Amino acid sequence: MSTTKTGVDAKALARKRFEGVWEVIRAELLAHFEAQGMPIEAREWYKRNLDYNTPGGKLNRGMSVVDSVQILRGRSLTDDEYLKAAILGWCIELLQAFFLVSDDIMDQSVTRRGQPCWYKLDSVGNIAINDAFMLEAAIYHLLKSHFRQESYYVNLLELFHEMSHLTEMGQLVDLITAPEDAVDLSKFSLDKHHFIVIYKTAYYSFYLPVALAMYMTHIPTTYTLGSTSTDPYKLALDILLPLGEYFQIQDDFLDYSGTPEQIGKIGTDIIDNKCSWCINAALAIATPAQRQVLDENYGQKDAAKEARVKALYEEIGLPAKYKAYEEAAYQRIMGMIQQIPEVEVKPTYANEPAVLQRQVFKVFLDKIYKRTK
Ligand code: DMA
Ligand code: MG
Ligand code: MG
Ligand code: MG
Repeated sequence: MSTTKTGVDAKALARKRFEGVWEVIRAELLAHFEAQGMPIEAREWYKRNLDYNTPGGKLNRGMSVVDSVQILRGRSLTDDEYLKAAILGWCIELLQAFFLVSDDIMDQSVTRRGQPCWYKLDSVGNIAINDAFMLEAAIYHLLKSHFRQESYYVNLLELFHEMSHLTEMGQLVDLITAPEDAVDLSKFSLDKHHFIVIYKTAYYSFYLPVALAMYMTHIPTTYTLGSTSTDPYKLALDILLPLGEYFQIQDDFLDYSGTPEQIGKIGTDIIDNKCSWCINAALAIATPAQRQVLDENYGQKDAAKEARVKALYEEIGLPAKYKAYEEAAYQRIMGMIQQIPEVEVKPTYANEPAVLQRQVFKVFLDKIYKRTK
């Protein structure tokens, strides 16, 4: 009991400390607005955009930068190190905010994090498009003001640019695989799904936080572990992409099975004709009669048809199939983590390079295992 309580308290405290850095970041971004002579209405608008869309999520991505830096350093961080890691974490949260504001417009979603989607507010509408760009621009402003003098500054810039590009490529395939007016379930496949989720989710949600922590702790792009030369970034990517795929499959499953109270958003995948894990898993086991029900009801703006698809998902035992997938994914990814050479953990300081460790991945996997929101 008492350990659980301590664990919960430690988690809440860590979140509080991370959220405290958001105040600093927001003040800095608003000060820049003011220095540019932006009118008061614009300053207020920007503040509302930042606060409505950036904090308020699970903060898994952002806090993973801090957790990873701490694990890699093998010691608690100095105040300056903590601040830098947390700023990188908030840069991912800003990237996430930028993607979500746009994603909700494109997916025609209704709610997000338990409140109306930003573009859905009467006063916002299409201005949300520019607001999304401004959330993205904030990242590069912060990177410049806090990391310009660091040897790894260019690595950070390239990483944010590349991860954004890959995510946009994934969003493109996600969207064109789900045309509104031409439902054709034969176009879906688990291969297509795999491609979409690696690109639209795994790179920026899983590789990005860990790679940022690795650059910040001066991990070089090759080093010798035991007798073999290794690229630790490749090693990280090889585990984090499957981890991200698992996460997006959870997201797909929760879109159908989770209540809005639980997941903070109203699922739109069935109505939006999305190439989700659920429809692919259903297609794989549907009888011809069940397939016909799917053909007739999937991807249409009709709540009764959506309910029919959900009922069929239940009939064919999708929840059990998902549970089996989740167990297997967990075991498989844990197995991959065990392949990373075990290293002796010694604290490292300042510009001294850290060494990649299993714990970074274990902690990340445990954060999402069996998640329900
Ligand atoms: C998530 O796709 C990917 C990005 C880049 C936001 P999604 O539409 O399944 O996300 P959500 O279910 O949160 O709308
Ligand atoms: Mg969406
Ligand atoms: Mg989407
Ligand atoms: Mg989703």
